[in-house]
Amino acid sequence: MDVNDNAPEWTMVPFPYLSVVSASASPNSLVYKLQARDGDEGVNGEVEYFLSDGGDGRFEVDRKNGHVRTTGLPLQRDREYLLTVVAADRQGSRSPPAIVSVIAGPRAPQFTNVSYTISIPENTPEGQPFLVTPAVSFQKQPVTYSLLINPSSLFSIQPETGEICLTRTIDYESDQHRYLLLVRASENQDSLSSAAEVRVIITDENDCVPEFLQSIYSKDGVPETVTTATSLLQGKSVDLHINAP
Ligand SMILES: [Ca+2]
Ligand SMILES: [Ca+2]
Ligand SMILES: [Ca+2]
Repeated sequence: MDVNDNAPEWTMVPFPYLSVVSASASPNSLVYKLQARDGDEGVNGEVEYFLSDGGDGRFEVDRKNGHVRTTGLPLQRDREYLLTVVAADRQGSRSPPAIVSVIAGPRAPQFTNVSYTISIPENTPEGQPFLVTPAVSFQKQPVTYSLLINPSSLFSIQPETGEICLTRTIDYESDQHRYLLLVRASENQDSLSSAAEVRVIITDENDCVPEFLQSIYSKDGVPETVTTATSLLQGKSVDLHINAP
């Protein structure tokens, strides 16, 4: 028999939960869709949604489907309304509260992630996109991307797509291994913009010829520092060379 051992968990993306509404929106306009998942069966897993605080009576939450809608009371232009919402199963187990921010006017684009971290191998070719940092426009306008922080101009971003690539290849042995970038997404001639951090970590590849190999070939005799282990690593041809008179 199923016991009620799960509380509903929020599943909306992206985070944070942001939305906009026209200040002149008609009553019952859809503003946001809440969504939560509960791992239990039957009534133990049936999720209902509640507005627990905020919104000054301007918003209501449909208990069954989680849709946040306007009530029809006048909205203050450009004001941000912070709605605290809760999801509960039919036995009363509650999710942690979530905050939905609704602005009654235009709002800057939102990145899919608050920040991005990516590892790429050294020698990643220049010009090859290794990350894309998409942002959504709340006004359904085109978004333009640029780099606000770009260490040594090592990176470039495609203005229309947000694809990031290298302007030259990075060598793990001689270059820095960690880079912090700041990407800007803007719209409407930059009047609305937001930024997200990108951390790029360079990982090592086995792209170096071992130095002792060169020293073996550059000398007539056998270097005294070559150990059994290194000669094993070099394989048979090197062994022959070492053993040669
Ligand atoms: Ca449950
Ligand atoms: Ca290298
Ligand atoms: Ca390497």
